[in-house]
Amino acid sequence: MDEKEIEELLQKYYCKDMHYEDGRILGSMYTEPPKIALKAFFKFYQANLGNSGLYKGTAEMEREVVKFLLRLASGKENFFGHVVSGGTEANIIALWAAREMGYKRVLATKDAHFSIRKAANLLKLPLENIEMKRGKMNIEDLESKIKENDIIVATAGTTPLGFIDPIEEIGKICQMHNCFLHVDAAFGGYIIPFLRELKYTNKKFGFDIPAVSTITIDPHKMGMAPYPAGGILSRENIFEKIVIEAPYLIEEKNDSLLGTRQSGSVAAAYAAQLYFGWRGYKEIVRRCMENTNYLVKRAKEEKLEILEMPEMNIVNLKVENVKKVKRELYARGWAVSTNPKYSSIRIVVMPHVTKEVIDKFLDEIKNIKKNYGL
Ligand code: 0PR
Repeated sequence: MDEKEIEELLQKYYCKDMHYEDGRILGSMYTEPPKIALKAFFKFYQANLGNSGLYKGTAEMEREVVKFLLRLASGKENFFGHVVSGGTEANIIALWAAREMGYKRVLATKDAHFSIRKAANLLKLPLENIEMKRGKMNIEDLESKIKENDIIVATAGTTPLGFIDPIEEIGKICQMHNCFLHVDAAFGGYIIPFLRELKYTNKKFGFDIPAVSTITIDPHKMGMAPYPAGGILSRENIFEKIVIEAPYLIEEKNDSLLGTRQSGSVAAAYAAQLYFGWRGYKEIVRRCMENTNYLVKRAKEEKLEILEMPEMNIVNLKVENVKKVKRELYARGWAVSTNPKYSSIRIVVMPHVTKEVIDKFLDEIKNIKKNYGL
């Protein structure tokens, strides 16, 4: 085929996909990255940190991204980290290293991301459920179940509700029992530091809590980077626990989960962080929270019930027939996600979810309610 024909064919499929810039994807933790990040992605598409000796420039950029992630996580510059393919890989690496260090069992709530269940399953680590109290880890239940050498997974920005587990209290309990504390801040890592500066919260989630061993923070969520770009950080060098010899590579070792690593996204994450900087990310969070508050206010005016007051830019609207509403919205071109156990539809107020989008969306819900009496 000639290029023109191929382009036409690609366009046909492109039109079938949904795109962030259309503003109708309301259940995703991603958004449209800045153009300079996409430029960086394609400039470095060959880079493969699976053989980092060939890509010294990209490896230096990875260190710059990790430095920024450490700043978000209140870590020191000499802490360790990698840019990986996403939160799933980051969570697997943390639990894998912990297992290699002799920790034996995972404790997490049901609202921990499903990648924790995947990791426990792959690693053949038993997984015990910790009860929740209003969407957060219940400290009393943790205290009654915790044993020496457990791995505790706390979440800073839960997938369903955007809640922050009581990590400082969890940390104290972990220290008393000699446990490994992993914090999944895949989503919240680029939000909570700015929520603190904007006086929305005073909560900590990072290495300023002494018990925290490892943290997941994903540039491809609120870091505005194109995927695949997750981040795994650690206080001690956990990577030497999972390192494997690979004598045929330039560096002669591999200390990650994947072999070949698409690393154009490392350059892209670096470009995004240069483009926004600390101030730019703070402004993004400020705007997302302003729109979150707008959604809550407008939903209340429309007599829609908010499940719990949001702690960050995730809003849950309680509806009776969740499946039906999701289906009806999808048929009208809207993609929301749902929390069936909370009987709610979940809106992640990413930068593409503007006030105009929110108004249009609530009009749509009103129509659906009128037509179907939901
Ligand atoms: N940890 C947390 C707290 C998460 O919310 C997620 C993903 C992960 C880890 C795993 O990260 P990766 O997906 O990068 O491996 N949470 C998103 C969610 O479930 C994933 C997502 C994003 C799903 C966009 C759908 C979608 O359209 O909402």
